[in-house]
Amino acid sequence: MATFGAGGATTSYEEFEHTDLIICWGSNTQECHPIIYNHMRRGMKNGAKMVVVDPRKIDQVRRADKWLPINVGTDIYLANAMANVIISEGLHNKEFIERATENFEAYREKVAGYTPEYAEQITGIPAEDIREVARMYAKSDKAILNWTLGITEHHNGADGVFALINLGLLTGHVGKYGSGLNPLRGQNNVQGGGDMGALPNRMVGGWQWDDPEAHRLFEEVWGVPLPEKVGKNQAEMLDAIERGELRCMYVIGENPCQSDADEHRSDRLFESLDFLVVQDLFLTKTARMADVVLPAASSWSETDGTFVNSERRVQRVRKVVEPPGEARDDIMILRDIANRMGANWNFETAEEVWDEVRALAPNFSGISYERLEKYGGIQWPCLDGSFEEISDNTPKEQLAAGARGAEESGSAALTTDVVEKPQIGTKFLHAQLWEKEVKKRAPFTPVDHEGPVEMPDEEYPFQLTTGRRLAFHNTGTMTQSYKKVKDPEELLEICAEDAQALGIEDGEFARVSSRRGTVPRVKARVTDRVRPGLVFLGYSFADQVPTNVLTINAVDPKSGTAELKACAVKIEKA
Ligand SMILES: Nc1nc2c(c(=O)[nH]1)N[C@H]1C(S)=C(S)[C@@H](COP(=O)(O)OP(=O)(O)OC[C@H]3O[C@@H](n4cnc5c(=O)[nH]c(N)nc54)[C@H](O)[C@@H]3O)O[C@H]1N2
Ligand SMILES: Nc1nc2c(c(=O)[nH]1)N[C@H]1C(S)=C(S)[C@@H](COP(=O)(O)OP(=O)(O)OC[C@H]3O[C@@H](n4cnc5c(=O)[nH]c(N)nc54)[C@H](O)[C@@H]3O)O[C@H]1N2
Ligand SMILES: [Mo]
Repeated sequence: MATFGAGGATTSYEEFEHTDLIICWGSNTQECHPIIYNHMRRGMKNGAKMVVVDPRKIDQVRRADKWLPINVGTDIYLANAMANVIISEGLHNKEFIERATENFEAYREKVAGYTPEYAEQITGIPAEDIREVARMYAKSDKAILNWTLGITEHHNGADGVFALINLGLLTGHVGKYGSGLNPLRGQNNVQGGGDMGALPNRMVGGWQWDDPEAHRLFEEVWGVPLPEKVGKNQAEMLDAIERGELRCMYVIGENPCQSDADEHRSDRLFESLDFLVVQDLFLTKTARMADVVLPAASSWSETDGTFVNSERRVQRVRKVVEPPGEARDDIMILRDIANRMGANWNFETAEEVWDEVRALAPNFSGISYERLEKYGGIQWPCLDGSFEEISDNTPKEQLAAGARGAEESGSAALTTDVVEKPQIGTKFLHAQLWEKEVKKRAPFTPVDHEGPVEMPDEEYPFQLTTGRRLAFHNTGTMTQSYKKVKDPEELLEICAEDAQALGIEDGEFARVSSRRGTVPRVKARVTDRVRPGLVFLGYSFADQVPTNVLTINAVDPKSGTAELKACAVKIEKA
């Protein structure tokens, strides 16, 4: 948003199949975004190279052309060193930088100090490998750079994102078919949540809260004055509870007492509230603390509506079963509460709500339910108007090349997908950067490396990083009861060398503590996925293994996200 004026992945999934290089940076795409990874696999079959930047030897590494086993929290160092190589070898896209970007000189000066040799000492990656991947990225005709939580869940996560975007600007790998910069969204509708204004500083459709034009528009359509002040993000809300300024909370579809960093602190803060309402499918840990629980219907199977996925594609979801018991559609619960507070909301269907979104947000104005029915899914922006006016922005020669690639790989469905199926909406963002007259230039944002807030020391000698596994979802409320999967329990990933030194064998139990709390018992999984000094935990089995009692509430002031990817722990045999 800060660089390009719009927050969303710039490419479409289809483009993974027609690119030369895919980088997954701090992203376990295979386990966490399997659908996207499937498109990447097709791209690899079509000849694309794959680079993985991850401290762990995740499964995806096996099929990668190159793995950079980075030290946790040193990504900015690596990105700046890659830029250093690209610039000093003259591989940057001078024409693009000149025409479409700003602030290059400041960036050049910043990265001048980040030599690959210094970077090797900080990141743990051999200087030659840094050079090799820098050259691969700069010399590729088309390249897509993807990142997720390995970048963002740090106390300087936003700076990490800037460091990667800078690389895209340096090489011109953005704004054209088959090249782009992609924050892969966590849940099926994270993009949609943001697009619908579920952010403290944004309105529906991405309007800035303090934009007077937005206030005029929304006040006209809604018929009520809007508050002037920007709201609080979640981290700020918890701080406000701590200061005694926030006394009540209404939580919808989230389990913060288990998912927030420093769980003992969140328990204490949520318990101190005067009034807590939780609206969820299940009686989660947070719901158990609530004064009122409102049972919700599942938005993907028990109600009608739309989701927006990681490629900005709006898709219909349909009710296939009746919600159980007293569970109701979230928007109907909200409507009735609003009306009891004196509002006059009288919609009866999700479509009516969506049509209001279309009236308020130009990016969605052309996406009617009727068109969703006709075209399947539609990627925003899609302005109103006829099909002819808003056809898709894939260059025609790409369409032909795509069709050829598809034929060669024997994928007929793809051929129709790319060429014959009528398309509306926008496949990739920021094509304007390649126009003769660039209307809005993209600024470089020089950033410096700063390691994790809490590093291992004598007392807490291990670094803990946390994340996910294929078969379980987040706090586990929706997946915990699976029994028919491999390892339906939490496991501490630890390398053989460390396990041996601690006298712990594979399958035995460990006790893990940080300055904030203790996990009394977790089964050790001795594995080469992690290197000496680094251990990994998921957080889906909180009843047995409350991982977040260990993590640190070191919040990035720019993004409001805590450093869930790095804290220091000690380990004993349990
Ligand atoms: N199966 C499954 N899929 C999911 C989810 C789930 O719970 N289960 N959750 C969904 C959600 S909400 C989200 S946000 C996404 C998250 O998707 P991902 O971000 O891919 O998942 P994580 O496992 O949290 O972290 C990704 C990787 O970051 C690496 N990492 C840790 N520290 C660093 C670092 O400092 N630098 C770098 N470069 N890498 C680092 C970890 O080793 C890990 O492999 O997944 C979504 N998909
Ligand atoms: N240690 C550690 N902690 C983390 C992370 C990490 O990597 N490591 N990752 C963080 C990230 S990226 C995320 S996204 C969070 C996730 O944290 P949460 O969002 O708190 O976790 P979920 O388990 O996804 O909780 C979603 C809840 O929504 C409910 N739900 C599902 N569908 C509906 C619906 O249609 N309506 C309603 N009302 N409710 C519904 C589910 O039952 C579930 O209880 O965790 C964060 N915490
Ligand atoms: Mo997430």
